[in-house]
Amino acid sequence: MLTLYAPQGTVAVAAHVALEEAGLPYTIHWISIIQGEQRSPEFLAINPKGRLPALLTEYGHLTETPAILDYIADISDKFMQSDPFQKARARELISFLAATVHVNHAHGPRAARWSDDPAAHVSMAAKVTETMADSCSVIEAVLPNAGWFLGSYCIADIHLYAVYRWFEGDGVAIANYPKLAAHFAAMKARPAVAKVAALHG
Ligand SMILES: N[C@@H](CCC(=O)N[C@@H](CS)C(=O)NCC(=O)O)C(=O)O
Repeated sequence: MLTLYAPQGTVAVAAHVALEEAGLPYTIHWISIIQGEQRSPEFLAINPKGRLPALLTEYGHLTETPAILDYIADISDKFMQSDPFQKARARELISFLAATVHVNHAHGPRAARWSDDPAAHVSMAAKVTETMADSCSVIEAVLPNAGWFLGSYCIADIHLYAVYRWFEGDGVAIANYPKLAAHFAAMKARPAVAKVAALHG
């Protein structure tokens, strides 16, 4: 049995959707970021980075959304291309989402990670709409006019859905990115996604 440690909302939505879509048996262990449970000794024993999500497998814990998504794709034999180049393209988008877009977003709510200066927090947060809009332009340019990122549904589509949920709150005018908006609508229409979204609010 897999156990996903997850707060509501956040990038953990991606791992949750992947588990639900895969049809694998799993349970959710909710962790409250608002109450600081990611810093509790119990959770730090699971993930010393104090970040979510984390996935407990029969072999031990996994952290980092790209690794968790890869693992779920591998054990379910779903949601990953078999062609090496297409597989690398899926990982290319996932890497961009994790290493650039998520970090751009975090400069708003999590600016204190990078500076102790309150003025710098304000300055970093002021840049988020611009960096997230830049990220949207990059993604819009690689999405097809219709359908999934690589033609068949894969973990990159799932990761993109979780990250997409931040764009409007970060001040990005989604109407400027019609392919991205259509992709989000297609994701929301999937029963597994709707089920998970209802749990995350
Ligand atoms: N690279 C990690 C980032 C995980 C991450 O930063 N998660 C946030 C929630 S979106 C978190 O745990 N924040 C808690 C904190 O900063 O204390 C991943 O992609 O899974």
